[in-house]
Amino acid sequence: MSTIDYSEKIPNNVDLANDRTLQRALEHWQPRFLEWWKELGPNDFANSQVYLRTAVGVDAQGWAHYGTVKMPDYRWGIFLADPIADRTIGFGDSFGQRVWQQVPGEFRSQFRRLIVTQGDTEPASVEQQHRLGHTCPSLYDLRNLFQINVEEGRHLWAMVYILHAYFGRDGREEAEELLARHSGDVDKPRILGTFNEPIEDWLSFFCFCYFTDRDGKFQLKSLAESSFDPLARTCRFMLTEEAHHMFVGETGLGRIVRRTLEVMKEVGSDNPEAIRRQGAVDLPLLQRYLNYWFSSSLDLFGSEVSSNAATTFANGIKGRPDETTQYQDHVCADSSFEIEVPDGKGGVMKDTSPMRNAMNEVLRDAYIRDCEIGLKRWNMQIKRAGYNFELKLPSNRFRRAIGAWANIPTDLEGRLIGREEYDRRMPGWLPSASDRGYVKSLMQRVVEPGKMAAWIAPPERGVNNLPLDYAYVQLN
Ligand code: BYC
Repeated sequence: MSTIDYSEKIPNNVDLANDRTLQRALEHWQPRFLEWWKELGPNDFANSQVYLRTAVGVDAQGWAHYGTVKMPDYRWGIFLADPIADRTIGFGDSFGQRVWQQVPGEFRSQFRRLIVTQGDTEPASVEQQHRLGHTCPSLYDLRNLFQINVEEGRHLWAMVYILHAYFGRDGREEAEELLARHSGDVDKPRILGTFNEPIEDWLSFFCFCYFTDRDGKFQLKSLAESSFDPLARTCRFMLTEEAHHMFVGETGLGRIVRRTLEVMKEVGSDNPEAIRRQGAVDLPLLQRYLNYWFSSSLDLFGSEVSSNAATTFANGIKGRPDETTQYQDHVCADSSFEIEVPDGKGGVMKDTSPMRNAMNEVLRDAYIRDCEIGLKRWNMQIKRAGYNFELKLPSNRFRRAIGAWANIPTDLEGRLIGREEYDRRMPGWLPSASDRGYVKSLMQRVVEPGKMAAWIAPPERGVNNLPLDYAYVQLN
């Protein structure tokens, strides 16, 4: 197991002390990162003491340390999972050859594009959540928000390390740009659509953690298969932290459902008006938020048929999640994949794509199956409470902005409909201005230890075996 020296300016397990040039370059980037954090991170809470976990190693048993810290003093470190001895390339044209410790020159720009795209999402999410702390439903939730924020900051460090260490001057310039683009900025937006969507309330935040962080899981798992070993090891360790982010999303939404069911029982009705009078989130409203964030996150996988995806698979740059255990054919040179696409005449047709070109769709399919797990659980809660309302994921054709279904009007089931009908019915499918106004009205901050806002049930347990009424954040 590698050890981490916390007396270093940038804690790391990559032997930075023995690469003075790289160390200097990263130390030069560090104050810019801190300035960015101060400006666009959760800096209104800079003086609060927050109970946070910090990565201190990569050993599965004891990788994190828990303690109270002010966020600007958080130690953002650089960690690579331990190497796998004699690791070989797991997919594509170079299947079975030794993995690379350097980026092959001919694949440099493809690697850079993916690493920059991955890196861009991390600070983007911190920017999106910039103001949420002011409306937290509890100190427990506030702490989880900040935990996620600091870890997204660390994930940015992870990608910046790879850019600096392996991409020379280009990499340094890209690292600067990661702090120059901003979520929602008209002139310099973040690269991927979802990361420019505002997250102004906690319902959106939990949906984002459930759906968008789950894209993170699938993309990181794909990059963890990469033939470029330092990237694979970096992503493998990032996945350790990512699990908590999805946990926050899944349990957050589950707690909202639980509270709504309690209110439905109290008032003896499932009428949204009656639920709203009690200050809870009615289930149709929740459904509209799910529709919004799920459809946006589906776009993050790219087009169904993509030459980029084919090239990155062929070249061993980006594989499929759990490539070794989930698939038999790791080369995919002759196989194909069937997809349904619009036929351009108002109907749907089947199209067959070479498997390599369809890798985005393979990932998206696996992602959708993973998203369904939470819905099954919440629907079980609803059924057990005696209601026959069912939360559903919309069709993967609904409200798409990328790929074959981009700008094709369909209903939630994916049936093609006319533009006029689509526009008319949309307010019933996505959060309306009045839905958002209502949700906003619920966002009153609750900061008494152990207390929860009226729209969300308490979690089953506290953080790291601490009681629920622990002061997870000491506000100053
Ligand atoms: N919005 O061939 P195409 C996370 C662009 S989340 C805007 O269809 P490709 C996290 C695409 O970039 C995980 N643009 O797709 C979660 C390309 O542009 P260029 C992030 C989009 O290239 C929560 C063009 O359309 N990691 O970690 O096969 C909190 C044609 O592309 C979108 C990654 O994404 C979109 N939705 O695949 C914090 C992994 N979709 O290059 C963090 C790295 C596509 O022609 N990225 N485009 O200018 C990738 O693997 C690929 O870039 C994509 C797209 C899967 C995103």
